[in-house]
Amino acid sequence: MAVTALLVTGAAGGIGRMLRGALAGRYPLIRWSDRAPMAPPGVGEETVIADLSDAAAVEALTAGMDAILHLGGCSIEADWPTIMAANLHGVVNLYEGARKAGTQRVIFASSNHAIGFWRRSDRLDHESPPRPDSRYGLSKAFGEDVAAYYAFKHGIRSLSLRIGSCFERPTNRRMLSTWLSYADFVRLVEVGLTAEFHHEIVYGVSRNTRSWWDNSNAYRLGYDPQDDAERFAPEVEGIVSDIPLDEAFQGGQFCSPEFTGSTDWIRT
Ligand code: NAI
Ligand code: 15L
Repeated sequence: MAVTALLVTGAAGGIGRMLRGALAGRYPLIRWSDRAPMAPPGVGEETVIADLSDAAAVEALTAGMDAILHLGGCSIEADWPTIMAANLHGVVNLYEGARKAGTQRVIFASSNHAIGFWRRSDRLDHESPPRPDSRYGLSKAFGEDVAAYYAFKHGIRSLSLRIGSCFERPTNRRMLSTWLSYADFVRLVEVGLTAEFHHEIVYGVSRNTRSWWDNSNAYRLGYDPQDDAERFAPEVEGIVSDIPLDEAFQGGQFCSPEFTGSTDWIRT
C-alpha cells in the first residue's frame, strides 16, 4: 500500500532538516514534528510541535498517519531522566500512538551505539545482539525491542536502522567505517517505506570500503547505497581519539566516558 500520510519526528534535527528538502512533494501529506521550532509548512506539509514524552500529544500526532519515520529523541549521551523521557517513554508513546492510529509501518532510527561495545575487528550483521556503550545506546537497543514487540504483537511493519554516522561528510577515521551519506539515508528511507518485510534490523551505512557491518539484510530489501567514505580518507585518516578504549570499539568516543569496567574481557 502506497504511503499517503507520513509522520516524521525529530524534524528540527540535523537529519530531519536535510530530509525536509529531500522528501518534499514525494507523499501526499508529510507531518513534520519536533519539540523545537521548525520552518513553516509548505504545500502537502504540516508542522506540529510536540514533546515525545507526552503520551496524549503523541497520540494526537500519530492520528491518521499510515507511516512514521521516528527520528526524534535525544541523539547523544545524557543523564537518565533525559534519556528516559525522550527515548524510552518517547518510543513507547510513538508506537502506542501508531497502534491506536492503525499505522502500517514505522522506521525507527536506532544507532550504532546499541552495538558500540563490539570490537572493530568484529564483523556484525542484523542478528548481532546489542552491546550498548552508553545510556543512549541502551535506549536505542530498547527501541529496537519495542519495534519488535509492536511488529509481532500488533502487526506494525517495523524497520530499525542501526545508523552509523549520518552527516554531510566523515570527520574522523572512525567514520570511514560508519559514515552514512545523506543521499544514502534517503535511499534507505525509501526502502523502509516501500519494501515487503515484517520486522527487520538493518545498518544505516553507506557502501564503505572499511565498513564493519554485513548489511546484506538491507541489500536483500532493496537498499543500494551509492556512496563510499573512502574518498575522504586522505583528509580524515589521521583524526583519531587518543584514548585506546575508544579506538578499540565500534562506538568510539561513547565508550570511554564513565567507564569503570574491567578491561580484561577486551583482550579476549
Ligand atoms: P538531532 O539531535 O539533530 O535531532 C533530534 C531531534 O529530536 C531534535 O530536533 C530534538 O529537538 C528532537 N527531540 C529531542 N527530544 C525530544 C522530545 N522529548 N520530544 C520531541 N522532540 C525531541 O539528531 P539527528 O542527528 O538528526 O538524528 C536523528 C535520529 O537518528 C536520532 O534519533 C538519533 O539518535 C539517530 N541517529 C543519528 C545518527 C547520526 O549520525 N546523525 C547516528 C545514529 C542514530
Ligand atoms: C549517534 O548515534 C549520534 O546520534 C551521532 O551524533 C553520532 O555520534 C553517531 O552516532 C556516531 O556514532 O558517529
